[in-house]
Order: sequence, then structure tokens, then C-alpha cells
Amino acid sequence: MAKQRKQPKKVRADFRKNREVRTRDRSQTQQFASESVDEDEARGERISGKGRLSRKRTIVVSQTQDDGSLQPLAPDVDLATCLPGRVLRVQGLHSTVEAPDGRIWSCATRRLLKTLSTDQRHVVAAGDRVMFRPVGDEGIIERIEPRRGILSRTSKGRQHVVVANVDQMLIVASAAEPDLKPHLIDRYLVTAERNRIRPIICINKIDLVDRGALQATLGVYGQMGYEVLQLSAATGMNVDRLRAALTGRESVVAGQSGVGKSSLLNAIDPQLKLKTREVSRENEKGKHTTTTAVLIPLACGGYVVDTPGIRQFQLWDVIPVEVAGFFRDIRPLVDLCQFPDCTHTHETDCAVKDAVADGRLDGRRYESYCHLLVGDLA
Ligand SMILES: Nc1nc2c(ncn2[C@@H]2O[C@H](COP(=O)(O)OP(=O)(O)O)[C@@H](O)[C@H]2O)c(=O)[nH]1
Ligand SMILES: [Mg+2]
Ligand SMILES: [Zn+2]
Repeated sequence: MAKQRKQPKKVRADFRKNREVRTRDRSQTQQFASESVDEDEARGERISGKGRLSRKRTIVVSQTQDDGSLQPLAPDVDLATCLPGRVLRVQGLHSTVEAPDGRIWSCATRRLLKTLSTDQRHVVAAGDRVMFRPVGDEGIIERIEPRRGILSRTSKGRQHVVVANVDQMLIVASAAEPDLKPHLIDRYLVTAERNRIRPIICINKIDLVDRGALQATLGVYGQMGYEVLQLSAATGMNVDRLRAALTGRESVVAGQSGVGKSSLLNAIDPQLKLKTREVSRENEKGKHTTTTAVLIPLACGGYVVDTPGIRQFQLWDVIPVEVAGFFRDIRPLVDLCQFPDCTHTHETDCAVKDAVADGRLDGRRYESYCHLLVGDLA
């Protein structure tokens, strides 16, 4: 795998020939509602000042994406006319952006940003921090700040950022109804590790079981350094701890349907009034085809990200030899294997298999590893 460049990089952006068209009357704001508006055109005065000979400008971009794609940093934005905002969702060419005062703006995207980003389906992603310029009742996104944690999926062979600037992933499972599925937790953990997003393991419906019965399974996660919360949306157990963990952060919520994700979120913020137990089989099918992520602001500060189809995220570019690196308990062992490309399955002198044999590595975790290796990555 090629190492990513982290240094800012300069590119020359080409501009359309007709960009010198007269500056449009700024009061014609209704035009921004239509998708055909070319915002750079409206800024023609400033740029045409350089004359016909210079239709290129140098723009500083920074290659900070996981996929190596260019992230526009600061095309000459007049910050005095802009507001900072958070993209709550993206629908077609329009983004819903929340300003610091809580006001919601519908924003189009400046053409220049689209020009720079040809390899993403949408230039703007839910979760993006942006600078936008209010024009009447609408806004124009002028700049996208560099992204931190992202979750993405592939669509037609291309990476598509589903949500940006994710701080943590709540991996929600239930102690019963449905039964605890540790392999599913492990799979989400790999996704979180792969994306360098902090996972918090939330075991809901604790009221339905004898807690002692869970100790062995959950202890394995605690020993690896993962935060594990035992919760009950029904009794309110540890709901305050969950609220504290969510406050001021952007958290993606993952977990199979029926485990109580919506119930837990309603418990930490009753204003949300999310529907519970809503999923019929057909609805569920329909849901998996949607991948639009939506940021939901919390009363305590912060956002939860509701995104269907998280299961298919981000294992697309993981090669088998990397999988072990995303298992915190397996990772320290791999250097001790005889073969540097050991898959820890059929090889002799494998430190991972030795560790399972003498009980230093949890056998069930090793099963999860093998399962991911053949089931998802073959
Ligand atoms: N006993 C018990 N039931 C719960 C708890 N949390 C949620 N439920 C029930 O589990 C079902 C699914 O909850 P829901 O929040 O819709 O799950 P989601 O699909 O993950 O969003 C609903 O019938 C809830 O009432 C809990 O802590 N204890
Ligand atoms: Mg739900
Ligand atoms: Zn090995």
C-alpha cells in the first residue's frame, strides 16, 4: 500500500471560459435555489481583475483523506462574509447546514469545490464542517474543512464518504431478545479500528438477564481496553453514563435492528421521540438500500448519526494480512509468527494459534477473526 501524502499540495484549477460574465445582481437569491447556479460566475468581478491571461488560480489543497483524494482547504474565501456550519445531511446538490446559533440553512455548493473533487459522488458529506456564505435565505458552501474520522462505502468501485468527522461509534447489542452476538460486535470493532474511530460497546436490555452470565464475554472486551457500558433503556440503568459519553461528540450508532438503539437515544434525550420497534421486514429491506447519513443534534450537545447499512462499511480495501492488525488482542502476537505473511490459519509456528491453544487469546475472538477472513474478505 502506498503511503499517503500528508503535506499540503498545490494544484492549478481550470476555470470555465465564460466566467467573466457580468456579476449577477446579488438580490436574485431565488436563483440559488435552482441547481444550475454557478456561484463562481457571480464572483466574476474579482477574478476577471486578473485579466484574460490568467484564468487559473493556485489553490491550496491537502491530501488528508483516507482514500488519498484531494480535500479542498482554502480556495480564497472571504471569511468576513461567511459563517461556520455543520452539514447535517446531503440531499442531491443541496446540503442542510446548521449554523452555530442553531439556525438551519439550505446550501448549494460552490462550483470550485466540485471542480476539485471529481472522485467522490458528493463533494460535501454529512458531518462536514464548512464555511458558507449566506445569500438571502440560502447559503453557498465556500469551503470544506479537513475531515477527521470518516465512514465510507464503495459505490460502483468508488469510495463514497457517508459521514465525516465521526468521533466515536456506539456498538449497540442486546443481552437478550435478540441474543448477544459477539461476532457482530467484533465486526463493528474492526470497522471502528480500521477508521480509527473510538468504539464504545453498549450492551442494552441488561434487565432481561443475569449480569453474571455476561461477565466472561464482556470481560474480554474490557481487558482489551474497550469501554463497555451495560445499559437498560427500560430501567434507565447507566443511561446517564451514556449521555455523558455522547455529550459534545459526534457518534455513529451501529447495531442490528431490535437491540434498542432508538430506545436508548430516546432515553438520553426524550425530545428526540424516535420511533421504536418500527421495523417490519419489508421496511428493513428498503432501508438497507439507503445510505444517506443524517446528523441528529442532541439536547445535551453533540450529534448522533443515524445511518442505515453500516454493516457494509469500510472493509472493502482491507487486505487479509491487515485484518489481524484490527484485532487489538491479535495484533501484538503477529510479529512472533514464523512467516511474515502468516494468515494465522493453516500455518505452522503461528503465535496466534499458540496463544489460543494455551488460553492467552480468547478462542471466540479467534473464531471471529477466521470468520472475517474467509466470510468477508475472500
Ligand atoms: N426489556 C427491554 N426492552 C427494551 C430495552 N430497550 C429497548 N427495548 C425494546 O426492544 C424493542 C426494539 O427497540 P428499538 O429501540 O426499536 O430497537 P432498534 O431497532 O435498535 O432501534 C422495543 O420493543 C423496545 O421496547 C431494554 O432496555 N429492555
Ligand atoms: Mg431504531
Ligand atoms: Zn500466525
